[in-house]
Amino acid sequence: RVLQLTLAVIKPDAVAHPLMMEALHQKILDNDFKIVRCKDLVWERQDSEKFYAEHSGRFFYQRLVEFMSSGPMRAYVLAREDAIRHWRGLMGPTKVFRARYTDPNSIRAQFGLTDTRNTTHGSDSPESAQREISFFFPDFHTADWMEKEEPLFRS
Ligand code: YYY
Ligand code: MG
Repeated sequence: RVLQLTLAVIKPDAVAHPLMMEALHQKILDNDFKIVRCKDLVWERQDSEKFYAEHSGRFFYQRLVEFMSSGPMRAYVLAREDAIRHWRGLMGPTKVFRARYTDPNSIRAQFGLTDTRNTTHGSDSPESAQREISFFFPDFHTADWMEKEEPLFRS
């Protein structure tokens, strides 16, 4: 079966805490994701605005944009069967306090601080994964990866 790709991001609140970074990195490995690409980066405010353009006008947009450009992040391209759904399942619900109630073992329940400082991002569909991977990794081309690298990842 062909592996699916997703974009996972460790947001500035979690990167600021070295033990959280370690725990999240380990969680990725423990859940059979292959790390296809990984990089640390800091966004300008305009990157943040562009990435979250679908939310412009929402009451949380300004605080979201400000937070996401407030410090370093770590972005991963991850490969796995059912990678998109699986990573979102590990993250848990967007809202930290709901997550603590409904999904106490999820990443956001365990590490999240607020609905904005919620530790991680994950793509929510194959289309958004494609867009988001290109946004973070402009030199990454899925078709090339499928041809040249994906077979090496299969066991
Ligand atoms: O995909 P996901 O991150 O789980 O949630 P979205 O509904 O796409 O919102 C994106 C992002 O916006 C969320 O991770 C934090 C922020 N946000 C917020 O700050 N306050 C809210 N009430 C809802 C979302
Ligand atoms: Mg989303």
